[in-house]
Amino acid sequence: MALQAASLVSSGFVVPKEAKSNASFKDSSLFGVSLSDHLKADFSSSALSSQREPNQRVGAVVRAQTMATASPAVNRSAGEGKKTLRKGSVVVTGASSGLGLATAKALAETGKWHVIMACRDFLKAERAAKSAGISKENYTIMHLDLASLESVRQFVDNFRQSGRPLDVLVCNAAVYQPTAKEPTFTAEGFELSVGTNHLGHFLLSRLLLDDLKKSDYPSKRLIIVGSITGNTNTLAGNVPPKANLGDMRGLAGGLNGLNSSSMIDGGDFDGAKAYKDSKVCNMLTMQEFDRRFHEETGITFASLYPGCIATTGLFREHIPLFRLLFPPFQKYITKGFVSEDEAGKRLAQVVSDPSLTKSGVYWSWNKDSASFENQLSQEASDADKARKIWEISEKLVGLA
Ligand code: NDP
Ligand code: PMR
Repeated sequence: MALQAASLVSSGFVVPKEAKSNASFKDSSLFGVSLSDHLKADFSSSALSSQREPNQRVGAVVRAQTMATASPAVNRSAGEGKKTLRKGSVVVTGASSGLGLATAKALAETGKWHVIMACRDFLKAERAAKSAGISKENYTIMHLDLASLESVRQFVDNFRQSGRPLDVLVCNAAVYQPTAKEPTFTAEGFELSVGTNHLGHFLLSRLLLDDLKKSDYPSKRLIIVGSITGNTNTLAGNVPPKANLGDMRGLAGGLNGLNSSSMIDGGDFDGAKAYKDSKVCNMLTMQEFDRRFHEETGITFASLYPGCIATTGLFREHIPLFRLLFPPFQKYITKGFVSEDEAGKRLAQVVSDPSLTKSGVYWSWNKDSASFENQLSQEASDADKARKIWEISEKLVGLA
C-alpha cells in the first residue's frame, strides 16, 4: 500500500498551498511551550481529596474508583490573599495506549491534573498507567466502550456518581482497520470506525457538555483529536483512499451495511477511508460545538493534529511490513514523525496551556514545535456539512 501510494507522489500531483504551512512536513522533535506556564495561580494539591479504593467490577462496568467532593476551583486563602487552584479534572478516552496514555502521563506529572482514563480494557489501562509511572493519586480508570452507546451512557452515569467535576474532556480513542475486507459493527450496528471514533464520542460529548457547563474551572475545554489524513489540503490527505463524506446518504441510512451502505458517502466499504471520514466528522463536530455553544458557555472547543505518531497501536491491524517501514519512513522521509511522549505533551498543551484558549481551532505544530492554528480542508471546514452531520448523528445516537 505504501509503495503504491509512493508512486502517486512521484507522479507529482498538486498539493494546494495550505499544505506548505502544515506542521507535519517539518515537525521537529522538540516541545517548545512549557507546561509549567500553566494557569497563573498557585495550586493546592490538597484542594481535592482523592482516596483510591479497591477496584470494583460490576459485570462489564468498572465503577469510578474514587469518590471526590467538588471544591471551588479557585480558593483565596485567608490573610495572604493568595489564590490557589484545585486540581483540574480531565477525562481522556482511549488512555490505555499511544497518544491518550502519553497525554495522561504528561498531565499527571504536572501534579495539577487528575486524569480519568476512560478505557474499554480496565486491566490493560491499569498496567499501562503503572508502567508509564503515573502516580496513583493522579488517575482513576473508568470503563468506557465507545463501540456501545449503552456503555457511553453508563460511563456518564458512573462519572456523575463519582462526584468529580469535569473541567476538560478529551475525545482521543480511535480504531483504524486498513486491512479489513468486510465491515464490522458496533453494538448498535454502526460501521465500527465511524461508530467508535465519531458516534461514540458524539454521544459522550453531548451528554458531558452539561457537566462541563457546571465546572467552575477557569478554562473549560472539549478537545476532539483530528488528523492530517482527513484533510485533503495536505500531501498526507491526498494518499488514497481520500476522505470524502459525499452527500452523507450512508450515514443518514445508519451505516448498517444492510439496507444502507456501511460508508458515510454510500460507497463500498473501505476501512482506511472509513477512518479518515471519521476524522473529518471529528473535526466538523468540534466546529459545530463551537458555533452552537462557545458563546453561551465559554467552553473552548478545539481539535488538533499532534504529528505522525507512527509507533502507536493505531496501526496494529496493518500488515507487518507497513508497521516495520512506517516509522523510519515518517522519521527520515516525510519528517512528520513525533514520539508518543512528545505528542502527549502537545495534547496536554491543548488541555491546559493558558495561551491555547481560542475556540474553534485546529492546532498543529511547526518545525520549531510551536503551536499554530492550522487550516482545515474545504470539506473539513464546511459548516453546512457540520450541521448535517450533527443532525443525523443526533438521530442515530438517540438524542433527537
Ligand atoms: P492507539 O491505538 O495507541 O490508541 C487508541 C486508543 O483508543 C486505545 O487506548 C484503544 O483502547 C482506544 N479504543 C479503541 N476502541 C475503543 C473503544 N471502542 N472504546 C474505548 N476505547 C477504545 O492509537 P493512537 O494513540 O495513535 O490514537 C489516538 C488518537 O490519535 C486517535 O484519535 C487517532 O485518530 C489520533 N491520531 C493518531 C495519529 C498517529 O499517527 N498515530 C496521527 C493523528 C491522529 P485499547 O488500548 O483497549 O485498544
Ligand atoms: Mg502518510 C508529509 C507527509 C506525510 C505525513 C505527515 C503523513 C502522515 N503521511 C505523509 C505522506 C505519505 N504517507 C506518503 C507520501 C505516502 C505514500 C508512500 C503515505 C502513505 C501512508 C499510508 C499507507 N501514510 C499513512 C498510511 C497509513 O495507513 C496511515 C493512515 O492513513 O492512517 C489513516 C498514514 C499516515 N500518514 C500520516 C499519518 C499521521 C498517518 C496516520 C493516520 C492518522 O492517524 O491520521
